[in-house]
Amino acid sequence: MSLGQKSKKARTYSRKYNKVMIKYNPQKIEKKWQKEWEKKGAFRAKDFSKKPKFYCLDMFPYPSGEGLHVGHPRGYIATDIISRYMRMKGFNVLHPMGWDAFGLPAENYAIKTGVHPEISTKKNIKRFKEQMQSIGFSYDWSKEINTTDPEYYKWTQWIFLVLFKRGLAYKAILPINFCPSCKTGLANEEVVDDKCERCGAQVVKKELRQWVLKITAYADRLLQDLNGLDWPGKIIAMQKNWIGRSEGWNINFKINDSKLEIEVFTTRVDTLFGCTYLVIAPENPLIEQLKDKITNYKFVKEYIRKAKQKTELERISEVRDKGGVELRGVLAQNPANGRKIPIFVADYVLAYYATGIIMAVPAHDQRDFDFAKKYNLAIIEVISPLQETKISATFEKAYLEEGFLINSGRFDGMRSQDARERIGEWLASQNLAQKTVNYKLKDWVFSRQHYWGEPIPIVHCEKCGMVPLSEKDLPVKLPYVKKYQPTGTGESPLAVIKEWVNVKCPKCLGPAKRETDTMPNWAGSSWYFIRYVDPENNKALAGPKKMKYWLPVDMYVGGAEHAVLHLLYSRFWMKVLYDEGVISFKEPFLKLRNQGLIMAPDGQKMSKSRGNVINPDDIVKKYGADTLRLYEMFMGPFEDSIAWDIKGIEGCSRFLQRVWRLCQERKENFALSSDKEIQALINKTIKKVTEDIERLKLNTAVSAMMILLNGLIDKSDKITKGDIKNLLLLLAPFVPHIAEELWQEMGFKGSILTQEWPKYDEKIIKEKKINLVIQINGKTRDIIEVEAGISEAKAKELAQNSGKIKKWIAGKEIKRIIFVKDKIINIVL
Ligand code: ANZ
Ligand code: ZN
Repeated sequence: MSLGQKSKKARTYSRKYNKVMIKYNPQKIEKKWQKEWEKKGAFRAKDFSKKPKFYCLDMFPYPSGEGLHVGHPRGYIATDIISRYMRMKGFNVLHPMGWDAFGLPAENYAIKTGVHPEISTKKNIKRFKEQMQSIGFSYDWSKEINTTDPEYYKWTQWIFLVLFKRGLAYKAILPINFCPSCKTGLANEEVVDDKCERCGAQVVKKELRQWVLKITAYADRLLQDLNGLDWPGKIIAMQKNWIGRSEGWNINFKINDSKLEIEVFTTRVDTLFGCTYLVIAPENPLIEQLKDKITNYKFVKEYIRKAKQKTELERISEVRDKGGVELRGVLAQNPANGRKIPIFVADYVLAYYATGIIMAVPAHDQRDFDFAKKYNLAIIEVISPLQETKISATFEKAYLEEGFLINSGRFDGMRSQDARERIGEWLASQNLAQKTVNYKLKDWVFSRQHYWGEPIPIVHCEKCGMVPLSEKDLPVKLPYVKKYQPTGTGESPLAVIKEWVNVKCPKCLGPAKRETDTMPNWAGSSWYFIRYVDPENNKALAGPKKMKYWLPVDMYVGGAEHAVLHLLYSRFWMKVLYDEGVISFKEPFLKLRNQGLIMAPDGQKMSKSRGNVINPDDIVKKYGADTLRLYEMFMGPFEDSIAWDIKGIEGCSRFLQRVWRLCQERKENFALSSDKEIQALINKTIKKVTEDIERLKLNTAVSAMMILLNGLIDKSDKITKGDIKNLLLLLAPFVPHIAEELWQEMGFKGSILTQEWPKYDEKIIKEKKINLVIQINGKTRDIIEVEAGISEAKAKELAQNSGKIKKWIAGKEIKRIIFVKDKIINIVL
């Protein structure tokens, strides 16, 4: 019987040792150790220790009224395992936790119940913390932070002042996304498929005066610096797409009988000779300017009115049904060939990207092609896949690839890639074109018309305009209000608190008013990982020395849903703080990993409304925290979404009971000398678990430990105290309570937390080889070297492939095979 498989002995083991005196009682030992570790300050991070530092961070939660469900701890368990492992590896680990507590739910709760958000938030935090502590996370609670604590948001406001002084925070009237249900403006990143990310309501465009942060000024750096990061490829790709850098040319088209010019943005200037019309976005002010020339202006106006009512998604999807209206009476001129071309207004052109006007090349752009077909517009091929000039008679769709230029005057025959530069330069020399870079990224709409957020530390003075408060006036505390309801007037509920709003201008001491907009909940989370390193500092967001020692974050784990929200915003803030000289790193999170969701047993998303939520408290109560921890890692690959399965929990619980029994049984009668096979298995397992933790393959690490346990039980009379020691050390990061308890029980010294992570010996791991004798009809014909323990099927295959054997069996029928494991295979013909 090979090691690892669960043998009959292992199976009957549980029954046999049921009589053992001390029962595994997780409820008792877990609480005991949690208290003990907390008392000892076992997880305190030590500033400036000589050990190498390791900063292991979780995305901090919003402390909702519902408490944790079993999906939340998945990421926390993984970082806890890593943190405990890294401590055993000799690192000085910072592993903190805190609360991202501003936001709508607390406010909505206040509206419903009248309970002040501060009170409900405190209550929720208490509950979250108790739940987390019951799972035995090794957080350094002395570093706990809360974004709604004035001593915390003082520094959020301070960062806003930095942004303001650097010209990166400005107020502007913008057509922004507005959620009619949340009654607030939203950032682009908070709008998913035209819906509010929070409440799912259809978002509308609204012109509002808003605070905006100039994240676009950092577009290139946000893109460039992605290069050095160890992040999931998917998240990097999402950020790249979101930033959406696009290189091309702005080209001027003259309008006939007019001084006005039309500027378009194109990434395909090589196709200019094929441009047969222009298209303007409905919102473009140029249409208004051309009003007198447009003979069907009424018609145009009506089209624009309708287009504005559509959502952005409706406008860019289903191009085939898309229509537009020609601006009759005006023609533009293609600067390449002088051709007079019509101008359309159509809503497939986005008003707020690039110039909001396009040159249409129906032969080489599918949207333009569909549109041209619909309105019978000229389609001129200018890119050919073949070098010789040949125009296909008919074609059903646009040719989008690169190729050679045709119908393009003196550029004919040139490669399209080269023509992009040459045609651009040719136009530029006549002042008709300009090299341009565009970004999809928009500035970050930063104000919210809500109560439960950080007040923006600005005062509006009639004489001095916008005046930033000074650091000594911070924090601007949220005042108490009676009505939390968003007003829907474009002002936050703070606007009605006259005593708070009316202030003296800090500059001229004249009458002034406070800014009443608040910050979005992304503000506090954009820098919280800095505060953890020095949460009590009242002179700076954190002390420079501590920042230098601890930052940046080495390992960051959280949900992928933050790809272009939190993860982009905080990168932006860090670059600003770097430029300001506050911090010395450019990227906050060196390594990032995302956990998958835990679905309900029915495969659906867990939610209160579906009634399928599983509460970790119940699991901890019934099976213990160690079982919960083990199961959540064992259930499958960390990044995958997986359904909860109670059978898996029970399997993990049984595993821990078997660990417990093995230790209890061996305690008094360990073998004195070590067994070779056990040694090989232990070394193999140490290697596997070590590598798996490093790669966050925690599910296979757990199964390796299960195989180890089976192997040990099989040879239980041969295991030494050292073997048990290794087993416990490997288990310690995953199931710390039972590991610590058994560590003490077995009589090992000190706490298991302070032990060194076990090492393995590559030499011992190497698979053992044996000589397999191959016989034909009982006569030895060959001897081959194979891995110990190979199966009959595999041995037969190897035998048949041996050069010496082939000639004996060629054309003959094999009647029987006699196989003696690790010794002989006898082929009877
Ligand atoms: C002519 C052309 C010919 C184009 C061709 C493409 C293919 P990205 O990469 O997204 O920047 N475009 C420019 N501004 C637009 C707007 N406001 N709304 C909708 N479309 C717009 O794509 C740039 C291309 O998208 C531009 O290049 C333009 O169409 C279109 F064979 O110009 B192209
Ligand atoms: Zn003033």
